[in-house]
Amino acid sequence: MPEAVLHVGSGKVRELYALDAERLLLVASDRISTFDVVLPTDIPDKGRVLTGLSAFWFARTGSVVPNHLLALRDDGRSTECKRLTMLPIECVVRGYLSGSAWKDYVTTGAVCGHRLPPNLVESERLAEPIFTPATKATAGHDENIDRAAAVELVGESRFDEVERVALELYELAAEHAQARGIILADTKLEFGVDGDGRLVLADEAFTPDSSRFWPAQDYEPGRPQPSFDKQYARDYCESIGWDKTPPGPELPEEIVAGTRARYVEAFERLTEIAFDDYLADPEVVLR
Ligand code: Q0N
Repeated sequence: MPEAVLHVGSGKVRELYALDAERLLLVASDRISTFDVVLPTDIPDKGRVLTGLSAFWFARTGSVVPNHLLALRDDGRSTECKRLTMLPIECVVRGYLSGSAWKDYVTTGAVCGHRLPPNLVESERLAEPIFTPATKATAGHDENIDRAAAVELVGESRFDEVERVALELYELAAEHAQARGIILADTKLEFGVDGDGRLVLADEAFTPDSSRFWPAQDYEPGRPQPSFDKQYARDYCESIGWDKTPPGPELPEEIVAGTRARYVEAFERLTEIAFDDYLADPEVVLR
C-alpha cells in the first residue's frame, strides 16, 4: 500500500488512492482478467506496461485534450493524477465491428443509434469510426446507449465536445498503431471535468486493457480476432475446459512468460522504446 491512506476506488486490476484534495494515485497491478474473471496468477510487469503506455499516449495527445497525468512515479506502475469530476459515461470509439457492437448490429442493425450498412461481418472495419457511449455499470456489463440517453447524462454541449475529442484521439492512436502492425479495433476512454469546467482525459488511455489490440498480420474479417496480449491465456483457459465462472485457473509458467512477452512487445512496438529503458527510467515515455 502506498503512503496514501484513503482508498477511493478499485477496478478489477487497478486501485485509486487519495493523495490530497487535488490529487489521486492510480496504481496498476499485474492482475489479468479473461472472460471477465480475474485470474489467480499475475503477469509480471503488466501494470508497468499499461502505465507506461498510458503515459506515452498522454504525452502525445495533449494538443487534442488536456489529461489528468501530473507525475509518473519511479516504480513505473503508479501515476499521480489530477482529481476530477468524472463524466457518468464510458466514451467508447469503434473502428471495427466487434464485441457488444457486433451483437447489437446482428440483432438491430444499429449500434448506439448509428444505423450501419447491411451485411457487415464480424470484426469488419467500419467506413468511419463511431462514438458508442455506454453507461458505467456498478455490477455486470456496461450498457450501450444512444446519443439521446447520453445527452440526458452529460448535457448536449458536453456530449458534442466529448464525441469530437474521443473520435480525434482514436484516429490519432489508431493511425499510430496501424503503422506499427497493431490494429486498434476500439477503445474505451474516460473523461472528467476540472474545477474550471474544462474537459480532461482521465484513467488509462489506449492500453490493451481499455482497447482491443489485434495483430494486423492475422486480421481476417468474418470471425472474432485473436487478442494481441491475452490470446495465450484465453486459449489455455479454454483448453483445460474451464467453465468461465470464478475462480479462474492458475496459469502455467510458459503461459505467463508468453503473455508477458506479448505485453512487452505491444509496449515496444507502439512506443519504439525498449521496455528495459522504461524500467530504468519511466519518464522516457514522456519525452
Ligand atoms: C476516477 N474512476 C473510474 C482506477 C480507475 N482523475 C480522476 N479524478 C477523479 N476520479 C477518477 C479519476 C481517474 N482516473 C476514475 N473512478 C474514479 C475507474 N477507476 C476504477 C479504479 O481504478
